[in-house]
Amino acid sequence: MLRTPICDLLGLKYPVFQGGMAHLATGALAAAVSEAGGLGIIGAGNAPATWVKEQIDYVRAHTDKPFGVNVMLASPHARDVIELLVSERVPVVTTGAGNPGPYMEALKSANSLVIPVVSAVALAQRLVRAGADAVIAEGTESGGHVGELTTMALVPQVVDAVSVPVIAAGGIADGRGVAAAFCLGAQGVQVGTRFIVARECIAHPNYKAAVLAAGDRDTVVTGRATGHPVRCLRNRLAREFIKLEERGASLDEYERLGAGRYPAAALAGDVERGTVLLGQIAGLVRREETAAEILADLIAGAEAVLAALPARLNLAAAGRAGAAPDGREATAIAAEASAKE
Ligand code: TUI
Repeated sequence: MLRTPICDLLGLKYPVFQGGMAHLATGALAAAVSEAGGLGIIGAGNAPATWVKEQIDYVRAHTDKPFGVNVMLASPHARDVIELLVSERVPVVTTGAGNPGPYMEALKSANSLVIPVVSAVALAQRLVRAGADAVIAEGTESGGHVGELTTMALVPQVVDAVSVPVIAAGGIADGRGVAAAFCLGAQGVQVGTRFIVARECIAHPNYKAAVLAAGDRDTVVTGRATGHPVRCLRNRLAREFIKLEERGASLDEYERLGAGRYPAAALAGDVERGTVLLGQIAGLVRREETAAEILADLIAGAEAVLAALPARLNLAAAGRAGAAPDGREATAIAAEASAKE
């Protein structure tokens, strides 16, 4: 049974978070994921607090299990949304695209667990000092706003640098990715791209079809020059962004080209002239399924991979396979083993 301390901390059956994707992660998706035993997360994105309140009400009407809200800190509504989350006493608050330090005290006073997304070790350490209960270490494989480090490089370095549980994100869409994250020392995973094609996700059918059709090289990071690099589908709009970058356009030009392009893709289905956010792992995502089916596949897949490892790798220490999949414990076992050599 795949259980880690994060399951007890958050009251989850499975150590799997559903990414809080703006426009896509509504109350319907979050409720389905939470009801199935993962952590469903509403993506507040750039939405006003009134919209977020409706989604919270929906989740509470459809499940009594824990859920979260992701606050996109670059949103003009971030402060209002946080105020709402405090008054609603939302069990888990994840944050992205900024530093949640200024809001930490208010959220903790409402008993919310605060779990920021980080893309570098220094930020993880700073936020843990400021009171973060866990961190999501998100590699550049992810869709949307990304940092520079890969999940493979970032996760073990964050695990070694902080004393709180680490959730791995970026490039995880099946049981192999989940198992790999545990090998890197993570206590849980966050999955975004695969949940875009969940039946309960409101992504426009064209958006889902674009994710299903995408291959390994179909994403690109645009907007590095703006300070907000974003991984998206290499479509017509992305090619125009790349042209702007090549001729060193002004921030104004980026803004004009990018305005309203997220909802155009997510809700209206313009997957050529809209920004289709998706991760590099999209090539692995093959079919639309319910959130519960996706969760069950992630867990069964990870358990199968991990159970097969000792025999597959001819490990002499196969008797250790029952150890809890905690990163620091695994590191200690590895250190002990290498000291004996
Ligand atoms: O946030 C995301 N993914 C996103 S946000 C988004 S919409 C957007 N709009 C305007 C500007 C930027 C994005 C689409 N997808 N993932 C979590 C994430 N957070 N990735 C990286 C970060 C991050 C980056 C810098 C977190 C903190 C941070 O700190 C900067 C600081 O203030 O120290």
